Parts: sequence; structure tokens; C-alpha cells
Amino acid sequence: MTFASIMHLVGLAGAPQRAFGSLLNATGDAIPLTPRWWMPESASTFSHEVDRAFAVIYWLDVIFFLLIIGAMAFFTFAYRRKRADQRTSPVKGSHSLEIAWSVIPGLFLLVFFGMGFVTYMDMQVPPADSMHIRVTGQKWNWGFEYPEQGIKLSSADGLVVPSNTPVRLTLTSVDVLHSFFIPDFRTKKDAVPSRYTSLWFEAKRPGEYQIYCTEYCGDDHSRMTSKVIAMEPAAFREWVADKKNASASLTPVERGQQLWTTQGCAGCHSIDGSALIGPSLKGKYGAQESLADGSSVLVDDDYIRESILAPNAKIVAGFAGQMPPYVGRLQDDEISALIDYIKTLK
Ligand code: HEC
Ligand SMILES: [Cu+2]
Repeated sequence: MTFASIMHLVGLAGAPQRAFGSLLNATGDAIPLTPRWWMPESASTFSHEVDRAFAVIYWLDVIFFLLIIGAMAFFTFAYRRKRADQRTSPVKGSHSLEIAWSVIPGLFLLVFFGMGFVTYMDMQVPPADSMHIRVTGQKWNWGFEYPEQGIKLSSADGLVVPSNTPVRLTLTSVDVLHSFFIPDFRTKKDAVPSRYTSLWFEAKRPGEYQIYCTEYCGDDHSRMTSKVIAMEPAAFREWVADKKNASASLTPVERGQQLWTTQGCAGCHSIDGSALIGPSLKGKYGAQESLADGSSVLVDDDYIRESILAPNAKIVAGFAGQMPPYVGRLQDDEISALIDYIKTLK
């Protein structure tokens, strides 16, 4: 459903173009009434609708602010009380005035509602043929999983999508609330633990578009940045084929290294000896680890496996139990690949 199609239904086809013609050029790109420096690039198929609603509401606000404050200033001056016995306004009540100041703003509200509703519906309802990608928020990384293509990516790789193709994202989180925001596409959605939310977009042209986590509360949401990388559909198909060939020929260590970033391990564990949210895994394999309960344990395959699947079974001394359990999220072969990779961190 588009603004134009609704206007068509109510017999007003072409009316918004006539009324707001100057707000919109043929591609819906430029809105001269909002200077370019106000807004990030308008790069999705509905972003101009959002900007249009913003521009219409903003400029009506400016006009009415000036009219009302102007009239107030003028009346304060022109009708100021000059003598003590001067009468104040004889108007005690006026039905026509009250109707006017209710009905006129009421009509504006209906226009705002109409624009907001139509845009909201366009943003909310993905086209049926959309490509599907799963997005998982995790302290402090985004995971992107392509169920149809069998590809897993993370923040560092970016969210690779074809341009001029509707893409539907299903969002969730494994730990806390996150919020997935693509300013250039004018779309944002919370990623909520134990729940699925969704958003969709269609990139109008190839390019790179910033992704933010706009969740406010928590250490490092502001560092959960990534990029949408939109490619021509043909280039995207090629990229998918390359990606599949590349992952088919990975050694277990390379596979483990890839999982290390795509599963967000790198966000909490360094490989250079410095402690982050979790201990560094440099030189850990084969060493003795002291635990919070005073005992110690040998870091071997079994301990690493348990640490990944049930991190709170043994807590490392000096750290809090902040690691999310990966049970149900990693296959056995993936865990083995991670162990093979961790062994190489000398
Ligand atoms: C949100 C942060 C976070 C993420 C993500 C995370 N971990 Fe952890 N990890 C921790 C913390 C904190 C500890 C120490 C507390 C504990 O023992 O549970 C830890 C402990 C460990 C240990 C035991 C380390 C030692 O020194 O004994 C291993 C092994 C481990 N993590 C592996 C992983 C792997 C592999 C991944 C990715 C699949 C991962 N972690 C993802 C925070 C994280
Ligand atoms: Cu976040």
C-alpha cells in the first residue's frame, strides 16, 4: 500500500503530487524543503515517505509557530492596557471561535495521521517475495544468518544484500535488548531476547549504509556498529557463490576462526592476552585455570566445550558470569572447530 494507491482509492489520485509536488521529485529522492544536511542519505524505497511526513509536519509547525507567536507579540503591544479604567476584551465566549480552533487543527491531525499511517503500513508489511535474513544481537556484535543461502556473517563483515530487492530481517537477541537502526533506510527495530521482531527494506542503489545499535542502557551498544553492503543483484549472486566455495574449503582452524568472529566470541575475549569482558584465550589451552570457588581446572577440550555450552558451570576467578550459553546455537562440529582454533592461540 502506498500513499498514491490510497489516494487512488479515495478518488484523489494525483492530488498529493499536486499539493506536495515540490516536496518530491520523480525518484522520490530530493526533498528541497529539508536541506540535504538535515537528513542522512535517503536510500530505501520508503525513506522519502518518512522524510515527507517529517517535512510537512515540521514546516506546518514553523508556520503556525510564527503566526501564533507573531499574533501574540503584536496583540501584546497593540492592545496593551494604557489606562487603569480601560476595559479588557468584551469577548467572553465564542462558539464559532472554539469550533474554528478545534476543527482546523483537527483537520491537520487527520492529514498527519494519514501520512503516518500510510508510511507505517509501507514500513511494516514486507513484500511477499522478500529475501530473508536472520539478525541476532549479542553483547557486542550483530550476527547475520542467511537461511536460504547458508551463510553466516557478523558485524565485521557487514550485512550484504542485493540492491533493488526487498529484504526481510527477523531480529532477536541472545542476551539483553538491542536496537537495530539503519538511518539511511529510515528504519529501526528492537532485537528482544526470546522474541522475534522483523523489519524490511529495499536498498534503492548499491552502496554502504551505516548500522547502529541504538539501545541506550549497557556498556558497548554504541560500539555495535556495522554496515549494510548493497550490491547489484548479479554481483550479490556471485558473492553468494564465492562465499559458499570459500567456506566449503576451510580447514577446521579457519572455520573456528570464522566462528570466533561470527559468534561474537571476539567481542568478549581477546587473543592478545588482554582481559576484556572475559579472559583472554591466548596461551590458555593446556594451562591451569583458577576458578572463582578457589579450585583450579585444566583447560582441555572438555573444559572449553563446557565453557561454551554452559559457561556458568565453572566461573573463572576475577570474572563475572556474563557469557551467554551457546547450547542449541552451535553444532558439535562447530564447537570442535572453535576448540581447534583456540589451541592455536599461543
Ligand atoms: C558476553 C561476553 C562473552 C561472549 C560473547 C563469549 N564469552 Fe566466553 N567468557 C566470558 C566471560 C565473562 C568468561 C569468564 C566467566 C566464566 O567462566 O563464565 C568467559 C569464559 C570463557 C572460557 C573459559 C576461559 C578461561 O580462561 O578459563 C572459554 C573457553 C570461553 N569463554 C569461550 C568462548 C567462546 C568460544 C565464545 C564464542 C562462541 C565465547 N566465549 C563468547 C564472556 C563471553
Ligand atoms: Cu546493542
